Amino acid sequence: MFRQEGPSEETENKGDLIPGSITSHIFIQEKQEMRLRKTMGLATVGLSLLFAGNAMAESYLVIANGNKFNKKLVADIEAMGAKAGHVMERVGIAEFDSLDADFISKVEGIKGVWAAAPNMTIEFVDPSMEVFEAEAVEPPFTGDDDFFFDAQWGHTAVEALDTWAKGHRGAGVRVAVLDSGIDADNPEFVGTLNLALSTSFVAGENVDSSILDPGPSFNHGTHVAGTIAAADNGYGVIGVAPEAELVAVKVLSQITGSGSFADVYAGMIYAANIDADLINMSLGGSLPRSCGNGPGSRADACQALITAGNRVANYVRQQGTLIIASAGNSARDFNSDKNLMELPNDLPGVVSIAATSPSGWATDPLNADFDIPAYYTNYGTSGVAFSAPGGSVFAYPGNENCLIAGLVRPCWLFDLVFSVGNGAVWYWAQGTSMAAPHATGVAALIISANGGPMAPSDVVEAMKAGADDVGKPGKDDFHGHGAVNANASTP
Ligand SMILES: [Ca+2]
Ligand SMILES: [Ca+2]
Ligand SMILES: [Ca+2]
Repeated sequence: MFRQEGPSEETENKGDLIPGSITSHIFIQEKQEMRLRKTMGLATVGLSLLFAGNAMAESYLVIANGNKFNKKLVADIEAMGAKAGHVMERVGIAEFDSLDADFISKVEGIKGVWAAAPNMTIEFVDPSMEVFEAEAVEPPFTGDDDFFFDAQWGHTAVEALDTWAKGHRGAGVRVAVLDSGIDADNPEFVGTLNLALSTSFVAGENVDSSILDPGPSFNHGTHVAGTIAAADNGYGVIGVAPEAELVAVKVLSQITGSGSFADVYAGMIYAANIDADLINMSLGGSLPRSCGNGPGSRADACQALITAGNRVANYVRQQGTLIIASAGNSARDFNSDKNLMELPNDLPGVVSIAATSPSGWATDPLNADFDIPAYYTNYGTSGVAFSAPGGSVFAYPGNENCLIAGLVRPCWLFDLVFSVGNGAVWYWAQGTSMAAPHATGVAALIISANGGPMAPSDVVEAMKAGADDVGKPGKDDFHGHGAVNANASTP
């Protein structure tokens, strides 16, 4: 596994950056990576802990024989002394907490139960993500009144502007962002965030990430949501589909970056049940396809979790909801390791997005090649459906400054993806976490151009039909069917 060690120094730049600027304290804050833990490591740890037996209350996924988890079955299991958590009635999956070390073997003895497995918590946030902060510049320096719009090269790459010019801006499309919450009262989301439908599946955490984390800060979910549908409102940045409706569904702790299988699966079911057209999942974890049976279990624990995921993904697709997910940042070849299951990428119907980047875009914006595979992106035709802008540190070798959108920064920094954080702060970040929301924005533009809901397979067909065949001719490891292109995918 590859991982990027982040620079830790902090530098101040107080020169006269921009004539007439009233902001004298623009600075560069190079942050350590936020999440360093490896997905596989944690999954393994979680399993060994449980298999060793543990006196503390453990969380389990219980999988019914069929796609139903009725109230009687819940009651039968609670009668064992277990406590129900998320119950996914319509896919036959439920979460239970139990103190009983023999819970698995006992619950598998109950009529109607197929298998139970530990509800592992795994690191779902991209491990190589790196963030850099930018403060607001007043007054705006760009042609657009959303004053940081010019820093968003991804919109050029996916041809969002030409699509907007045709009248397609994402109106009427509901996008569920399964992530670490959202800054609910950020002006960037006025008119696009449906807070009433937004919800948290993470125990003890509100979907509004600004409550736990007051003040300016990076929030993964806020950044991702901003790329999809930050409002076009004379402030900050603009989403690829600025009139789409956002529903924040919190399935990752904003503190740990982790989510449990039950939380993530329940979030997916919720999004389908509220008729989301699209689910963006800028998250992922690896799981061995086989990891041995749990104590007293009739089933392989990993296979049980994967079976549950297959049920969930099939249900989501049957409800007409398309899942778009990040391919992952391990620079791993999907084609080479068939023993690892990438979640959610390998679940049925999930569209997996690899990351691309320009190199030195800010030095020559008009002639940039946007389709260079990012150094960290997972690849392989068996896993990658499309590529989209994710940004890439170090693609550009120089260290001189560039001026874009009123921001003076090292030119290479502008190759990352610029979006909003919690509070009046914006960030550059890199990762397939940033690529998936560009693709989701494109899909939202496709659906709005269609004038209403589309079958998930039809959305994918439109994405294929309009994708730019970059890289090796035809379907290839780094771009799948091609680089997403909203304009070529819409009438
Ligand atoms: Ca504007
Ligand atoms: Ca805006
Ligand atoms: Ca190609």
